[in-house]
Amino acid sequence: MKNDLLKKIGEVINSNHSFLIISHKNPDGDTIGSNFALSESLTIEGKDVISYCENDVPEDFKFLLNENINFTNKVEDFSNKKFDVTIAVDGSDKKRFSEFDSIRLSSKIIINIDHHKTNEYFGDYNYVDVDACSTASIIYDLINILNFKINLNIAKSIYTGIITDTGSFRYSNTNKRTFKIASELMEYGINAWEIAEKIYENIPYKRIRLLSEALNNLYLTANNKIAIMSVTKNTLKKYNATYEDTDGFVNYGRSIKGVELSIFIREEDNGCKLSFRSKGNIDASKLAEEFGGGGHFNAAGAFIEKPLDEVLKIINNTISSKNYIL
Ligand SMILES: [Mn+2]
Repeated sequence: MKNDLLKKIGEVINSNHSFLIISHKNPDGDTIGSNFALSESLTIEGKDVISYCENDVPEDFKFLLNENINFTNKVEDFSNKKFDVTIAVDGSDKKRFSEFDSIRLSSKIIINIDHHKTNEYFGDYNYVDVDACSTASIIYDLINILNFKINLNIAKSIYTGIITDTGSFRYSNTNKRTFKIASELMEYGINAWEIAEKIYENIPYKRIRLLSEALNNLYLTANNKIAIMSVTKNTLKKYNATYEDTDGFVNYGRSIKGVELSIFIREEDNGCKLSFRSKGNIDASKLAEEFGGGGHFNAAGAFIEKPLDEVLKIINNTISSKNYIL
């Protein structure tokens, strides 16, 4: 069944020419890797492809850019253009994609490819596989179904999506298929250390300073099973930091012995971005839903339009009133 749908999507791709491939905002390695792998693959096949995300490519993933990827973060670059097909990768709902409504109008067909269980099936074709470790692994299957070429760059993009979404093969979404694909990608000449070094061992000094401030205010609650840590917008300003500089901070709370859920709060101009990471049997998406968010079992997020001090109170109240994992 699933395979039939992916085949059908392959036929739609085969029989059309112009494509817009869109990544969700605040892009991660999976949405960027999926986008670039598909963009390059279709470009090599002679299709007309634009790759778009409202944010620039995060520094960590810039090494994936090359002349076969026509990337822009400016909607003006294609607002006069019509597309046969728009493919949205790794986003659970259309709000994750900026300008979606105008993109909808300029595209004949929308294809939605994702692995989030909260996906809202906003496309004309929706391939949502919650068992896939990453969207990038679905893109790998799709390129293979199409019988399109995979080169080293495409392999690197897919591999990046897989390692960033699985925490380098550590998270519970890592499965047999994950390793199978990773092993097949090695055939294209991937150097695992080289990619890991580009992504994980290339941290700007200011980000480490920022992390030290965040760790400084980390505290445990709910019988030391929940870790909470935050950064204020003033601290972000102090280090001239971007939002992406706090990526991964939430994992430090979860790495503490005995902690089952980590919450990281980033204060932004119009509210607070909450990230939840759990280990064991705690459903992070359930707590995220309490705050109007969602996500995966072990990784979820939400946004509260209130300043940090109020958000901390709300979280503490919710945790104690719900007897959350006590
Ligand atoms: Mn993903």
